[in-house]
Amino acid sequence: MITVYGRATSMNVQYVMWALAELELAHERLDYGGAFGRTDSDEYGRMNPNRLVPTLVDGDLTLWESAAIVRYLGARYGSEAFWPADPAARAPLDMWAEWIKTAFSHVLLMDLFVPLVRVREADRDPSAVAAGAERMKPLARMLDERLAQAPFLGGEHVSFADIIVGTPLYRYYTMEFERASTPNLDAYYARLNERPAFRDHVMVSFESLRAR
Ligand SMILES: N[C@@H](CCC(=O)N[C@@H](CS)C(=O)NCC(=O)O)C(=O)O
Repeated sequence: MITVYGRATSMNVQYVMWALAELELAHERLDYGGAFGRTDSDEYGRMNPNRLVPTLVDGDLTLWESAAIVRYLGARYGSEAFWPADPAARAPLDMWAEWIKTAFSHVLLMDLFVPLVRVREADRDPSAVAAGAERMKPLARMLDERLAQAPFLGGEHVSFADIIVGTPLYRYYTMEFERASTPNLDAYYARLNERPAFRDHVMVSFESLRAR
């Protein structure tokens, strides 16, 4: 049995939960972090010295860093489509996974999620949101162009890279800001919405995280 420590509202937990569900792996999730706390115990600190979520325990193995966990699950339990064995087939997918974490999601979280959700409505700065939206547009267009190639990043089937690229899209499409016109990205997001594992673990309301 795999155990995930982390609250369902955490985007970083959502990558892991979607991967587990997509791979149909038996698991349990325990509410840690955020309003649940529990990350400041010595026991948790021994598992994850960052005291952040998620942490995954699979038998004798304890892991933190959400994308590293998704890659581990893919490498250990994934099919060839989910985790291509050939490095030359896998690396171009991993490139997009790395890019979404470091470029796209960085702008999404710092320049849009923070000013739109983590700042109280009364203190909201519309010019900061507009500037964030402008920084988001070229990144969304870049992803849109890549997604013109096939239904999923690796072709016809979902891979580990779709988990890492697709997870932030729920917040991208749910927050209110001016988005670039991206028909391929819109269609990709619609395809992800058809997947029960995505709906169950990624389309989780972030209203409880809103500053009041
Ligand atoms: N790079 C880490 C970041 C982990 C992280 O920042 N987690 C946030 C939630 S998304 C966290 O633990 N925040 C404190 C908390 O929820 O108590 C990862 O991808 O796993």
